[in-house]
Amino acid sequence: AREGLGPGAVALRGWALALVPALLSAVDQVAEAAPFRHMVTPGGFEMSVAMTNCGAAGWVTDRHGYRYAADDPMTGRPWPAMPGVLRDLAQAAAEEAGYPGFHPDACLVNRYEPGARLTLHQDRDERDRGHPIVSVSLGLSATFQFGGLKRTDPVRRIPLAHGDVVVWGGPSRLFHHGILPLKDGAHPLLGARRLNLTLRRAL
Ligand code: MD5
Ligand code: FE
Repeated sequence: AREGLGPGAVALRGWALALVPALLSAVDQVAEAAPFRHMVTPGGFEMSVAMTNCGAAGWVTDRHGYRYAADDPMTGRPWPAMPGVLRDLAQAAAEEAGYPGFHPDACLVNRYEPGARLTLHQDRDERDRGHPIVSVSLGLSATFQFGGLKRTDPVRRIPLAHGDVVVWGGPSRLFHHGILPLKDGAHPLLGARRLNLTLRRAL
């Protein structure tokens, strides 16, 4: 069932549930080659969300800025290849949401522990922002903040639960958004954690 969240943004609730075991083993495999780490922002703050990447390009931040890089700065090696289950899920979800022909080349994996948050921001480091972003939520539920094009636009709160897939395209692709501090809890499969996978066309 498609649920419109905003212009061009579509939630597919529970859409990834049948794939959870395969997704979790894909994330484990990625994290073995490219461990989760807390990156530092250009302002010098360590992010509360731990991150890793897979695919031809990975999102990184450091004192110099935000960018996509072919190599993991922590290992000096290319990011691990994108597991087929991620690529196929993203392509199918994008198509279901009305964006056929989506071929992601980057997957950012965000890991939230209680208290971790993502402050309001826009995703604008991708070369062509005409492509949608597909996001998959696993583990503890989080409160998503969904604003508008302007930083001062009103913000709605939307819950994102285990197995939910959201496709962010059209005007919503550039809307401000964030994740409120994760509340403590215990998910049967993931414990006190939330994972979010964002599949992107970065290059
Ligand atoms: C998360 N991650 O739950 C979110 C899900 C990130 C990030 O925000 O940058 O890693 S992706 C939500 C998203 C992506 C692109 C556009 C919009 C939302 N939007 O227009 O609201 O860890
Ligand atoms: Fe974002």
